[in-house]
Amino acid sequence: MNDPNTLNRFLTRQFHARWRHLAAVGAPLGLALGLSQLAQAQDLKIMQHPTNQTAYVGENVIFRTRAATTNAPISFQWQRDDPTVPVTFTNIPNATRSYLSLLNVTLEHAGEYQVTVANAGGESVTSDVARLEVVVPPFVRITEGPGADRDNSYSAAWTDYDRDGFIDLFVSNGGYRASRANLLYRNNGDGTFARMTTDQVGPIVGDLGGWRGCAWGDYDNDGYADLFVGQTGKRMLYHNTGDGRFTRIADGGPLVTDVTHVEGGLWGDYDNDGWLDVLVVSGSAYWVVRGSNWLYHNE
Ligand SMILES: [Ca+2]
Ligand SMILES: [Ca+2]
Ligand SMILES: [Ca+2]
Repeated sequence: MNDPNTLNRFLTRQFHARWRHLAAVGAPLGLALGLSQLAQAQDLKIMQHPTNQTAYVGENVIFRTRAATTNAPISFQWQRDDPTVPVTFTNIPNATRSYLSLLNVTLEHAGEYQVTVANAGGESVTSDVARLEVVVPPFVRITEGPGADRDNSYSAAWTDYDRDGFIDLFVSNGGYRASRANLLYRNNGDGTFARMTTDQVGPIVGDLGGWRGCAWGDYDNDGYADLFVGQTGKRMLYHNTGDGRFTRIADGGPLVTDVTHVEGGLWGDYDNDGWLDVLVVSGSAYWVVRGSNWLYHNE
């Protein structure tokens, strides 16, 4: 041991032995401390993350989350991506519930959303990012004009009855409720319609009944569409006089005078003689005046 080399080897062995002892004791301790801290960090967990959604313009959207902790209460703060700063989320004012409700969404609502959840211990966790796609629907409901009127309507048919280049609309009203007048909407050419009056167009919008099926057809080939409309026990053929008005055709033969239930009608030149013929369908067999469908040839 008096040999310096022997003393150095001894001290080296002692150092390594103590280091191994410290490592053997300290590692589990450190691991235990680490796991303890990890366990605390994992006390707050997001159990349900918001998920990607797609919505049409005008729909309502709800993002939901759910979290668990032993250190309640849990608080929530929803955030969305800041379009002006990439990869940046900003708090949404007053969005502090477990769900985020977006009403009547517009294209501006499209983007990424997330929620930061915190517990009473000051721990916080941020959810997965959920993306909201907002798309324009293929059809948008028009809430004014013909799309908003209510009058027990049963059928409708388009035609440009005044040949001004803009398609017009006839709507039959009544059904089970008798004493309803039908509607004729003239297209104003600017996306709006005008409800025509009897003074403007004649009895086509004045005759009362429980009207059902209707169909446009130029039965006399004068270039102006005429109208067939029916109900239980009653039919009408209105002739388009070409000046924006319609008159009743009382001498239209059995197409007008037959007494049946009428659910609908359809014009078509089935024999290619150049004159429109018409099929009248009679609907349910529960009607008092029942029967088969009716096909009328234009003579
Ligand atoms: Ca028109
Ligand atoms: Ca005609
Ligand atoms: Ca024909």
